[in-house]
Amino acid sequence: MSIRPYGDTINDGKVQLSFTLPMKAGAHGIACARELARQMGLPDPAVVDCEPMGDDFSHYVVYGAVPYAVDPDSIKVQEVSTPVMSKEGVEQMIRQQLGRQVVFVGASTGTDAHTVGIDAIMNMKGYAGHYGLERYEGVVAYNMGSQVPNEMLIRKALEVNADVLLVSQTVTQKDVHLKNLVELVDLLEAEGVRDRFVLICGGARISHELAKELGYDAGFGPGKFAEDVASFAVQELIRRG
Ligand code: B12
Repeated sequence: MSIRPYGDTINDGKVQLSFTLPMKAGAHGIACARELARQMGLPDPAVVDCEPMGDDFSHYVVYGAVPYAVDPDSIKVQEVSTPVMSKEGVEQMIRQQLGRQVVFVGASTGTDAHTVGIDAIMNMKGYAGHYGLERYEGVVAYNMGSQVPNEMLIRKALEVNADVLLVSQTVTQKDVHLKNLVELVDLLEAEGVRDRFVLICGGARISHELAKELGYDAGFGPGKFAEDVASFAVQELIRRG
């Protein structure tokens, strides 16, 4: 059965969008915003907010109803299928089934300067109430920070005999994340060490499906925490024996 977005009454198609225009705020800008929304498929859009952003830019919020619908059964998603365990569950599995420490090496690679995502997964204090890998018993976590060249990440991984590589990519302008992520896989393959590591990437625009396409073992986007990553990595290591 098809569904539509919902605002006031079920399936009424109501959506809200926001955007910036390179023109002064005012009646002319509002008319342009309304016309753009019409072209985007909203038949009778209402511009409910218009704010100046400096002299020559303005920001708009538009409310309207889309005529489109989607059949959820026709949309397939690829997700990590291994069960997610608690921190304690992961620690117990490492102790009982691996019987050794698991080494993670992580970085934000290439020119990417965003550190918050990789820190959220790795740092002792974690993120949004979820402790990071540094706090896990049985885990040794090396967080190399940001703007780390792929070659340096590989060197560190070999030096500390890593089990798992964690790569964060936030900036996607001109698909630079794809270039960085693919280059790492190419380098690992060229050195004949791709299979030594569980290779995981993450970031705001990263999905498991994209990660698999690029040659990674798994990918994690927003709303994922250290326990998601650790659960996958540890179960994957056990599976590989
Ligand atoms: C803070 C920030 C910055 C800071 C970064 C400081 C720092 N130390 O990190 C500074 C000011 C340096 C910055 C710079 C830039 N930024 Co910036 N930045 C942001 C901002 C506001 C927040 C990002 C963030 O911290 N999110 C919080 C974390 C927790 O979320 P996350 O990264 O998605 O991480 C989660 C998941 O994705 C996942 N995850 C992330 N990484 C990994 C890795 C692994 C292995 C795993 C398993 C999971 C995982 O787990 C995390 C927790 O759930 C965003 C806008 C926004 N509101 O998101 C823009 C944003 C990311 N920046 C953007 C841009 C364009 C830039 C610049 C290019 C701007 C410029 N023109 O100079 C530069 C790029 C600099 C560079 N060389 O990289 C754009 C990116 C757009 C795009 N499509 O590429 C955004 C979206 C803003 C925007 N709307 O335009 N930025």
